[in-house]
Amino acid sequence: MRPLHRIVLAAASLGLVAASSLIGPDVDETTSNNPDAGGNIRVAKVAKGIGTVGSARGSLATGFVAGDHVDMFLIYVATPAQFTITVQTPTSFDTQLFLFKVANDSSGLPTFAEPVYANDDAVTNAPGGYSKIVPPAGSAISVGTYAVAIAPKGVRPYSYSDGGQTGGPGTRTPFDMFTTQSTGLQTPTSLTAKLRAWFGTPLGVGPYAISFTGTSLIPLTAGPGRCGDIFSGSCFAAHSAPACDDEACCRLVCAIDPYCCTSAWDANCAAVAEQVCVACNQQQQSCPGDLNGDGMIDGGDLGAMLVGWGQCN
Ligand SMILES: [Ca+2]
Ligand SMILES: [Ca+2]
Repeated sequence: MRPLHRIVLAAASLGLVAASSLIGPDVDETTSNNPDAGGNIRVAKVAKGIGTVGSARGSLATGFVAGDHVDMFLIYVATPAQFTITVQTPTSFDTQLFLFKVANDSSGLPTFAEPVYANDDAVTNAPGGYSKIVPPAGSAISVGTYAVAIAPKGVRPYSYSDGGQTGGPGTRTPFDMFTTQSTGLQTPTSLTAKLRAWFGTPLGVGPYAISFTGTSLIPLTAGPGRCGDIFSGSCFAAHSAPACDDEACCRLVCAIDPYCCTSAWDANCAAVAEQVCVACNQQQQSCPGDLNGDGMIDGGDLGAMLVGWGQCN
């Protein structure tokens, strides 16, 4: 089996997007325990910390199983009136940008992406098909956490006709979450739709960089201190609230040391996490069973394998 995230890292290292063209601190999808930003809220790259964030970078790839056709970043909109998102040119593929709100599931965990705006090509015949979202005056953008996704032309976000939360086979007709004009701002086809899947064939992939204005890192204190809440602190760094952002790792550590889930995720909890949660070191070692590149070999990888089951074409 080919380790998907190795391919992604190799593509990113080509350096086709110059760092010098970007302003402000940067969030890189490869610099975490999960070296690939996923395509939905629970697997997105969460830009947590202190201070501003001016850009995000990463790489899209085609590859084993479902490939790496979409990357999503969670950022904090600090100044809504100044908020913009721009794909930096030149890009090696024709990009699309998508902006989503973050919505909670019934247990209160941030889980769902709801549509806000999207853009394919900012203006007709833009070189490389660059993408840009500038919320219009009077938009409903407010201070808080939003999800930004980048995908190549050909790949689109879909919800289901049941609202995307329930429903079995036969009850859910997929629909595109945004209007589909090639230039100008695309708007939601249903304000309450929840992102369920990305469909389509990518018309190119490669490295990219996105610049932001009006944004900051997501405050470290934003999380309620619950296992698996993406706004909880990192499992591998001490923080004052209990619990951490990776649910499986959090439960493993708290089974060993309940203090980590009842009082604070201190340095000892982070050290235990390093011992029991890091099955693979994405920096140095190959981990061929880690199909979804989250640094662990678990049920998520089995699911990824089953999705890709069948004859290769
Ligand atoms: Ca990626
Ligand atoms: Ca485009």
